[in-house]
Amino acid sequence: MGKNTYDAESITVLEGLEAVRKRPGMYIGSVSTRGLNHLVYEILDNSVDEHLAGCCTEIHVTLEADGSATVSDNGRGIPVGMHKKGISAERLVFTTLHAGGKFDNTAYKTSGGLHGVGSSVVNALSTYLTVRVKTGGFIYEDKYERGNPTIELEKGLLPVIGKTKETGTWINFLPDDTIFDKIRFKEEDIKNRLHETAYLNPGLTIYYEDKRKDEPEKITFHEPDGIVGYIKDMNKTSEAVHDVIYFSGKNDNIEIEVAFQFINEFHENVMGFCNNIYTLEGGTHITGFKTAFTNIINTYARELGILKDKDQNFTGTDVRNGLTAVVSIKHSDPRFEGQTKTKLDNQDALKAVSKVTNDELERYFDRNVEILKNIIACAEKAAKLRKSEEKAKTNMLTKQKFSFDSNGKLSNCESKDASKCEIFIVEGDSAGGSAKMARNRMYQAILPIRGKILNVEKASIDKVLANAEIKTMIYAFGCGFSEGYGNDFDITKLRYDKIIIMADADVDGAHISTLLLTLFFRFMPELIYEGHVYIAMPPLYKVIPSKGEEEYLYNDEALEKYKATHNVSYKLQRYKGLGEMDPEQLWETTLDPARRLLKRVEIDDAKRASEVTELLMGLEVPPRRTFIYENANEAELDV
Ligand code: TSJ
Repeated sequence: MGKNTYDAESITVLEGLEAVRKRPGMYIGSVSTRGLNHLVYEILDNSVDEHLAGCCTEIHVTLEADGSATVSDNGRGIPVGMHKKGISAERLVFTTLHAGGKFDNTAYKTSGGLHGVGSSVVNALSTYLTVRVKTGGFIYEDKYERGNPTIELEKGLLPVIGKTKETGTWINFLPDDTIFDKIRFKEEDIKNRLHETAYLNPGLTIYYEDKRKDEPEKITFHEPDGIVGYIKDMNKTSEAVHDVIYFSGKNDNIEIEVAFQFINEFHENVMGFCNNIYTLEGGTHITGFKTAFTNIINTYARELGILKDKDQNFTGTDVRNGLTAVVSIKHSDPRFEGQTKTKLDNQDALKAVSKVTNDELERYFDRNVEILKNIIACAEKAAKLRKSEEKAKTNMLTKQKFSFDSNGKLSNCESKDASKCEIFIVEGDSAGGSAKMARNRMYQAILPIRGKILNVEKASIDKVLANAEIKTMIYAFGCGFSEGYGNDFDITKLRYDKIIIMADADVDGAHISTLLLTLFFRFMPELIYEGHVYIAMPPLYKVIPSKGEEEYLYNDEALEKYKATHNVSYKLQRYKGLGEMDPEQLWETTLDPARRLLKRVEIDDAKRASEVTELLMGLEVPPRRTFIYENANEAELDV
């Protein structure tokens, strides 16, 4: 379909907005910070669509000082003309669920947020939302409060507030604090999303500004090298085996773009996108790519005599050893399934991606045999390691299975009712000791962890499994573990409903949490998907006032608030570590389910931990501090 087939008439009207305010979670996933950020992405996606239609080159995203967000672009402007129902098309976009070109078969369908719900949902969940459209020589304006228009239209048309020669759309909205837990946008996530969008759309420039800060932060995201630049940046601190390889193609009306590079490390990172949406759970496009890749490497390995007749083929995991890849496709009718609706389900994408991958890789490897040989060498290394690990694993499983209880480190709880049991993974022996005394021994198990556990990103699997603390943990959980070479993980066997990481609120504590999350993310991701992993948030301060009640304060914000609301002299005790608390204090502040503060770990946190592990290991202290500082302020009450 051409650019001009869309007009005010191609918007289909489905239902009203009350449903959205009643059940926001159904439309944006959750009312946590993640759902809040999705509001920005929903709006942003419209501008990206305009870019994909060939009509927009610049997008501005501003986090305003008053807590609202502004997104604007230099596209054609939302159509403001009269719709056949008698009101401006713009009104329908913002007041009707599913109104918009995306859901209409006659118009283009490209990007679309988490559930592709669109701008009316954002409107319904905003205290106020203002729209300005520049088109046809004029600037038009429309305004809403909690989804309801506040301007009366004359003959169904929007008021003109000025003249201009430019075109574009400008939206400013403030999320509704009666709907969301908190309404502070999380800048790290938004910046990541904008950067990702810039990599996927090399012709686009995104200007980000955070005006909430005393010194506004400004970043321009422009990645003219596209996904090739993405791979380069992801691998910039690693030893590359070859330059980034890129190919693209079209099959069955599906556009496919792939960039990849092997590095000298023992892990893979294959990321999929469909219509600019990150597919966390993978899907048919990823399967198509992996299948073709495995076949082609095995075929060449035999042709080159690297695999002999008697040798078994390399496994998929072997051939992806050290691979970083981005597979980005454009599909006219994407369907998503899976727990978080981030798994592409279209079968035609599997065929199309594997066909293009096959054809293009064959063409490339025929001309670059040296690179091909280096890539096959990565698979050989993996296969060798795999065989030794398979041995190590059988040995370990038979030797260790029954010595677990004599290990002595785990103080297990008495109850066998997994739904009521919790395990605390506690950093340090002294805190571990206090926790053992303080706990509710019926339902709370304590596992002290000493020093830094192995960095699982760098260590090979047999080393990870040989680590005493990790072994104890795997056996304590009771569900085995999964890795590339066979999935032994069984979440139904999990012995604890909550796995709670308890570490000091300092750099080392954050490091340990990051490593544990990396371990769970890589080997037991279901624990996180199903919401079993938590981080304990011990208090930072105890205030002892000259008169009145003592209080524990969990962050600096709470301290500021205390200072502002209490006009008495007080003693301030700062906890440097869990070890400073006696068992009773530890119980009151961190263990007691009625009073403690827990943060549930979401898959994004774990994924980022895994990415950051590399950064934390590779770099000196300053960047570490920044990361930990920026992530130390997100906590939610455990209910
Ligand atoms: F989310 C939103 F609707 F509020 C929104 C839409 C927010 C932002 C920041 C931008 C946009 C938007 C919509 N930018 N550009 C457009 N373009 C259209 O809606 C449009 C304009 C003209 C035509 C045409 O065929 O003439 C088609 C479309 C889809």
